[in-house]
Amino acid sequence: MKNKLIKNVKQKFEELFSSPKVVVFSPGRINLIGEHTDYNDGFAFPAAINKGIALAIAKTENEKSTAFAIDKDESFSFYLTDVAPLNKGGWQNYILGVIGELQKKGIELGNFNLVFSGNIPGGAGMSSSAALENSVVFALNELFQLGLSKNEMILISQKAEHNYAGVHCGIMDQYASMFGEKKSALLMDCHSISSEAFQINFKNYKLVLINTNVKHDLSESAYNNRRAVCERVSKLLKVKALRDATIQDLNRIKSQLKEEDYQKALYVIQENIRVRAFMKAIENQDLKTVGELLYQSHEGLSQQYQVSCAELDFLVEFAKKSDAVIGARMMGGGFGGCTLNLVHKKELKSFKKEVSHAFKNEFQKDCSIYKVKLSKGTHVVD
Ligand code: GAF
Repeated sequence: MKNKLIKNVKQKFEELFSSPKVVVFSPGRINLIGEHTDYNDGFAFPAAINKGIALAIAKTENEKSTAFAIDKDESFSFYLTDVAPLNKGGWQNYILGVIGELQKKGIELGNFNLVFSGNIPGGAGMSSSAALENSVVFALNELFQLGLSKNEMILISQKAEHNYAGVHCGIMDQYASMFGEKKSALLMDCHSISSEAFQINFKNYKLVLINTNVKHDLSESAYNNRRAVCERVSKLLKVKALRDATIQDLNRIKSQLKEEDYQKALYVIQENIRVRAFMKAIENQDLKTVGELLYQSHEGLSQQYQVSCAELDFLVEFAKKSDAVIGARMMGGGFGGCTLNLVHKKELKSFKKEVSHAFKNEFQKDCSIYKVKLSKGTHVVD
């Protein structure tokens, strides 16, 4: 699949322009546990996956730069002197965002052409936008020899998301997509923006994503709203971020909070504790605890943090009732997208059949199921 994407972008580039100078691949991500903790300076456990975006690029003498999205069959040309978010921009804003943020740092670019294509399902909570941002910044860094470090690049990607897509995201997605390692997940400390890689081996269990194919329109504003709640509570607690607070600290100011805000802050503090417990369980190969922590994380996201939806809750409840699954939870920002499931390899086939059938029965629409491999982060390809 990856090789096919790379072949396609090269071919298309040759057809539209000439030979590409640099070709990069930037992956999407999963997150084992630690959801909505990143913008609270907390812990998360993401991994890059074998689905992503391939992008080919070269300089041009033209007075405009051009980007071509193979999957949309859309082309977009722009002046580098006139970079601003488009009102109805989709993929274009991620590209403009990276350029705009580079320019804000005083970095001057020459004109270029680029072509990209990807296989990360959109709106599935697998970070297709972070993969696109990272592919653009990484390719520009190579092409113009900008000398940016990976950390500098992911911060530019994140700013592009804030200022051009309007999502005040944390750093997890861009980090995992940039720094991912084969067969490993990254135990991230989002305060220091650093990580430790852990080899992941779920023995007889496979990681399976089930996509509800739901994307709620309000997900961006609801996401920003969750972040604002956490910042309000941190201010009351007089800490920089919820990472620095304990449950006892939170209980001390409980009377000053609306119950729903208390629950949200409590969720974040508890989820941070769960990430570390999860890491220990992985080290001890204790899959029972791994599974329980996944279910607890989902419960918190659904009931306390309120970022789930009927379809996600249905899938997790279904997983709970199935002997084939030891743990499941919603993944990513929420309000739709995927659940992550640990399914026994011997029962994978029957589980897939049963869950697809049950989902269709309940919602009169299809879910999609993917197996994923943990893979390396953004890189140049030959
Ligand atoms: C989205 C955001 F982009 C991430 O930064 C993170 O907050 C995630 O939702 C929730 O954990 O993917």
